[in-house]
Amino acid sequence: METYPQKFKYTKNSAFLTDEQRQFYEDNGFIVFKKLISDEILDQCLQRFVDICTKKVAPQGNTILMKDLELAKTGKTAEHLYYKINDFLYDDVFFQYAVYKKLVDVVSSIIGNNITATHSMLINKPPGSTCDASRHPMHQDQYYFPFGPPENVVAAWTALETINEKNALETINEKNGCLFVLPGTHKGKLYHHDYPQGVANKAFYGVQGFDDHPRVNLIMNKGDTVFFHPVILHGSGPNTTQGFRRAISVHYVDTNCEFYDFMGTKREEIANEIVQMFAKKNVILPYQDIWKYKGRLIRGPAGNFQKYTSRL
Ligand SMILES: O=C(O)CCC(=O)C(=O)O
Repeated sequence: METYPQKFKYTKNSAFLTDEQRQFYEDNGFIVFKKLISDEILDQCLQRFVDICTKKVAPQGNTILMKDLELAKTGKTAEHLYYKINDFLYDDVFFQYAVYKKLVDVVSSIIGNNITATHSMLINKPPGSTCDASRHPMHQDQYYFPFGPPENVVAAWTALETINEKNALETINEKNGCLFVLPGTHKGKLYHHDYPQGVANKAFYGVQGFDDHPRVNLIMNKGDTVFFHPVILHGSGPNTTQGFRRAISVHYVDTNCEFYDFMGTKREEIANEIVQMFAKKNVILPYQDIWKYKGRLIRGPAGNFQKYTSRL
């Protein structure tokens, strides 16, 4: 039988990516799609975030609100206090983003057709953050994930509306804390992560160095979406403007992924920290099961996440 050289390693099929787009992702570990998500869905998600912050609506499902510890001391409005909503997959409004057809189609070309969403965030960078808390240190998402292999995991991150100090629509850019990526680093290893100085937010670990490595700032408009590999080094700068910078993001994994045990490894510390965060919410589960519990089936049979996704 003839064998063919495997041309693509980091993507699965060409149903929703051209060969050129696949090659770009293979080489760089990320790809941006302009205006992939409709304003209608994004506006609903933004409003949901505001309604949850202002307590007009109670958080649904497992949703966790993360408070900016420094801004919390300054008595600002509720929309300033919360820098993140985590784990919104069981909230009907946010879930519309996670299952958005055009987005999941691209995901299916990267990781295949058996898709579970497992990590979800709405990330808020309010103006006036004092302790650099709105900076997201450079990191690799796979460092946190007890599942893989990494080729079967992908993040989708979409810019939400950003309004500047003049009340005008703005891109997400270098001044308000855009995402940056170090192209090609998805082909490397996982590096040591630590709490960087000046970052007070929980579980914001970072990697030092790489000052000479090319870095791409992703300047994005509302609805633009970047897909990125979980090993790529990336992060975001502080918001130095008087506007709010907001984005919404979901990580997808092949439902039939493997699970890894972090106990006795360098990643035990982060695993314990996250286990404790969930214990405070009365969710007492081993680290791997937390990710299953957070997850929600998107396409295909339930597979390895069945135990928890069947609770719907
Ligand atoms: O939105 C941000 O500022 C950072 C997001 C990020 O680093 C991530 O999604 O892993």
